Amino acid sequence: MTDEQRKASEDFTYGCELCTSSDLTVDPAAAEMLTIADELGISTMFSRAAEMKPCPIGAEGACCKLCAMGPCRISGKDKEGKTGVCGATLETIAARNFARMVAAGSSAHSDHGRDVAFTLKAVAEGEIEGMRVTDEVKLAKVARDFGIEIEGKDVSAIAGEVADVALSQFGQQTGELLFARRAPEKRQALWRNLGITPRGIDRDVVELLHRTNAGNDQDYEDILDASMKCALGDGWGGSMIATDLSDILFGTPEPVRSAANLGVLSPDQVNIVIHGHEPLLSSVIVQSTRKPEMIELAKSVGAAGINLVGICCTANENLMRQGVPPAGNMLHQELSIITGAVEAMVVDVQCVFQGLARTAEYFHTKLITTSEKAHIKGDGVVHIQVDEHRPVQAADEIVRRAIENFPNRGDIHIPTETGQLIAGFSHEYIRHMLGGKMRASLRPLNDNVMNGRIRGLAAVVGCNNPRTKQDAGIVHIVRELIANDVLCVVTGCAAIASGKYGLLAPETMEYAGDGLREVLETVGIPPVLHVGSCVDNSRILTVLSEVVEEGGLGEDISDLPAIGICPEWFSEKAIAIATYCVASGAYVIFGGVGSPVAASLELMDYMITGWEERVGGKLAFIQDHEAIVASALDTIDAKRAALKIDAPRERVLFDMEMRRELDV
Ligand code: SF4
Ligand code: MSK
Repeated sequence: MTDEQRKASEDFTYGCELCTSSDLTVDPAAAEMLTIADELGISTMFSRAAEMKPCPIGAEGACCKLCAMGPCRISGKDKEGKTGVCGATLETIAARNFARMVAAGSSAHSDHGRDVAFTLKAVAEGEIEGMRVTDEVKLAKVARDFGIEIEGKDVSAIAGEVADVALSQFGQQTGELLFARRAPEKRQALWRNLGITPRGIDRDVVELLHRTNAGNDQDYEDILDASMKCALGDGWGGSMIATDLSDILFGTPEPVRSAANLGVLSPDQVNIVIHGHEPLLSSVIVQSTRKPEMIELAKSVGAAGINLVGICCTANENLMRQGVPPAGNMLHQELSIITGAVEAMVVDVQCVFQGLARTAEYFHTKLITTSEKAHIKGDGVVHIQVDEHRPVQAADEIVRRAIENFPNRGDIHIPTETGQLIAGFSHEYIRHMLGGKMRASLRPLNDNVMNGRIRGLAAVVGCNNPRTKQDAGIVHIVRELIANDVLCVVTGCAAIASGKYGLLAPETMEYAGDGLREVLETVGIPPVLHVGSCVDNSRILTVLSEVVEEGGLGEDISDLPAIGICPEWFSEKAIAIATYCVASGAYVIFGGVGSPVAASLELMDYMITGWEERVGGKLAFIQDHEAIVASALDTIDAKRAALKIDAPRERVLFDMEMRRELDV
């Protein structure tokens, strides 16, 4: 820290003098680091969110800046009947804003999927040093799903054909995405009827951008329905390709023990943080840190070894396949650097924020960008462009630079908190753990939902947002759902949050309701299952389709007593995920900051009643955690009643003592 920076710290506070760090997070490790950031005068996403109030017009979707006749804002007391200069109504403006979030979010996941497909192609052609197909069984399965004849072909030939077909899905102009065939028959027929079956991943994104260009589609219902089509290309296209091809390349996850939170940073080893979303370079970095010559090099500069940890979904990708411990979810990216103990933070794409560059300037940390799509300017930033054909070379250079940086370390402050966890419940593993290795099956799951021991299924997913108390919603909702016999699966930052508080450990069983506990104890799994990163929400679509196929719980995803919840969303990607889950038949609840189209009650209503009539799924924005749980359980019970499998039951309400224990 320079003298100038130290001086700047003297009058620094969080922007709101009344705010303390524990108002901003339920995580003691984060609170501790926020106090230190405040003392050192370092701004964070938390402090900047407190200083900068969100624009209320933009936050509610009522600002249009599509053309130079505007920007137009539909706000104020006289907003009734007001339009933009072109005559666009509030509904049209808000719907276009929402649709463009879907298009951008879908693009991010799908472009990730495209890169994984290119990697598989290069591996098939022997172009990537040190990398080969890891899961040949999954390769064969995906090949069959794509209609590829595999008889008599070797692994490389099959991998090459799978990669070619996957890549063709992006530019396909007509027809239907191949993975959409994994959906229940009834769902596929519904999509065809409504004309929302995704055709080509890129085409549907482009069409949605065209549709929402100024002076084009100005019927909000039509715009929102087209958003579903585009998002389906993400869920059943780009994201599913990312998930399945990553399994082929890096291995299909199986349960692995690890730990989460800032306490996984080491006081005496070289700490390297991998952050972002893509698994290619990071998985090679894992190998590089384990090389004896690298460990020797670390020892030669006075370190006890090399410690690799993760943030966000790069963390999830490497946690579930290699056991790499996450140092935290999205809001921990700056906090991990503020520990002073990070020699290098290596980033790829998505959820990697520019504020990192300034934070890194206060410390010795090297911020290393590696993707041609994601550069950051800054004195402490180094760009190492990864040649995807030679990732080992790049990984070794990165690890070496981190090691060489160790002697530059100053004071460190690492919180001690960690949560023990088990991660890596792929959909394949879920089938094996329920049915056994010889006869993998979801039958026991369906039977226990039908007999009521498991009341329903919930996917709790998504981000952190500094405008809502970090992790409070995620922890509260997960705890209440399992207490009410709802089996939870978690992905993304919600998965890491669950890990930080021990919710992914078998000991969580004590919080589960009696019925759920009975089932889980028999199978030997925790009540909250880590199923992966953000693109791995596609695993949930696959599992739900397989549950329908297994029988006894209706004919479509919309019949299942299942729910999706994103308690603390911030990203356009989360909006895309919500939209493809709704279009797949799920009730999805978003918490935290509220609806991005709150200015239009008509639009909000269409996303609930209109979408439910059309696709059987709906999207609601509810801020109160209790109300989210109540709505989730009501929906689960209503679905059970419709399936005629309901048994009357009381909701387990949390008393004061349980709440105090939750501390949220
Ligand atoms: Fe205003 Fe219409 Fe242009 Fe939007 S498209 S900025 S509402 S004139
Ligand atoms: S990383 S999109 S903050 S979940 Fe997938 Fe976390 Fe949300 Fe990024």
